[in-house]
Amino acid sequence: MFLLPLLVTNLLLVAAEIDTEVQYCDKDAQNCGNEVEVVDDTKLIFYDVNPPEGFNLRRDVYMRFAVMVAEARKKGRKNWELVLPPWYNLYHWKSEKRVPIPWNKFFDIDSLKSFAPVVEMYEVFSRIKNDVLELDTVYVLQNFEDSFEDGNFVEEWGIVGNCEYDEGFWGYKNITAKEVVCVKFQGKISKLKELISLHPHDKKIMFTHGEIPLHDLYGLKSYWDCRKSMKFNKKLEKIAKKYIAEYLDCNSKKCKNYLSVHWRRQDFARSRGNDVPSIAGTVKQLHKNLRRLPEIKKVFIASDASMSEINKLEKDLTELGYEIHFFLPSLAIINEYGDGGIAIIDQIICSRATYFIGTHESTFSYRIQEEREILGFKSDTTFNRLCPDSGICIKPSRWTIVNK
Ligand SMILES: Nc1nc2c(ncn2[C@@H]2O[C@H](COP(=O)(O)OP(=O)(O)O)[C@@H](O)[C@H]2O)c(=O)[nH]1
Ligand SMILES: [Mg+2]
Repeated sequence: MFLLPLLVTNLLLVAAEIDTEVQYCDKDAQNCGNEVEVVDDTKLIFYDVNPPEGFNLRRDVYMRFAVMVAEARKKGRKNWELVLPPWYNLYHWKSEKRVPIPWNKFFDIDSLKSFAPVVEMYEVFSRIKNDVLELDTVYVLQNFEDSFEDGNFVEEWGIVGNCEYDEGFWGYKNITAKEVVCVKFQGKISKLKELISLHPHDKKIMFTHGEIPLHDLYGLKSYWDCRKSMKFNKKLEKIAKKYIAEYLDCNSKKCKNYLSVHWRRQDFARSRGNDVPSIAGTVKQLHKNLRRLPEIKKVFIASDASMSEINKLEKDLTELGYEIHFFLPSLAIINEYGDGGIAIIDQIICSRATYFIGTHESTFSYRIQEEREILGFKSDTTFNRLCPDSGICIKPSRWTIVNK
């Protein structure tokens, strides 16, 4: 009785969602991925990440999957493609409208494709004939209760059995799965190939909790080749470049005249008091660093802090004689790129400073450090952190670039 109206509502929702993507793509054609012809033997690998995880850990999870699929291609699996999971309902992106956002909003898809065969979700929809996308198998990855056996980390996986999956498919109501299987998993991502080979005829396979499998080779050449291909959308680059030229008086990708800080607050300030400083502690540390760089008077601060915290920090640093800058987006930029785009602009501006100071264990800061490695800054100017007001302050690990 209730089925028909429910189905119609869902289909309408679906049409609206797909339309949004396609319109965006039309408007901004240069950023769209190329439409790919329907190829029947394509094996599509979908993945998703633990819902509370933020943008920058998700970028790292992308790299694990992209490296796996690129390697599989090299080994003859020419029909494998990685589906880019839309950005949907991210915890930190409070002002975002609840629609799935394609990757071309933030990244240069042609550049991603230069490393791995990736495809946007809206392209997948454009390939299928009906309105419902049916996945063959969804593997719900789960951690083992105890990762260590007799003190050793062993790579292993084991099927738990059929199970429920209720975390959704990026807001799409028209994605279903023929089979959902729960799997305990620990180890490197290439081990997922063993799961994939269980059902060789599957054409659409999804892994949830993609953060559980680890990089095969963290920080080595394949990691950096993939990382280099993760270029931002050119329009975001342009906005950052214009800001740097206008407010920070620099027209190069490697500026010499400003220092940048990633001042992570919010959940970090609330629950990581042993890692992050107070406002007064931040002022003290920045002043100390800047005294060693007498030629630098300009400071760019990227932050998720509240306006009152930002105002206080700015006031105290200005009183010490520094010129403080924050990126304040126009309404047009907020509407077009949202919190995700603004965060990327902040990252680009930080990455081009002569000296960078980040927040301990923030993946937002890690991605800036990588960008600076790619740009060729000296590591001393990159792997620096804000220390807590008291207690130990471990130096950041130096994940330096590997080109060969
Ligand atoms: N614009 C802006 N947003 C930030 C900044 N720091 C954190 N955020 C927001 O908070 C999120 C932090 O989550 P995540 O990417 O997981 O990084 P992490 O939690 O610091 O490891 C980012 O994706 C941004 O949305 C910042 O300096 N500028
Ligand atoms: Mg996070």
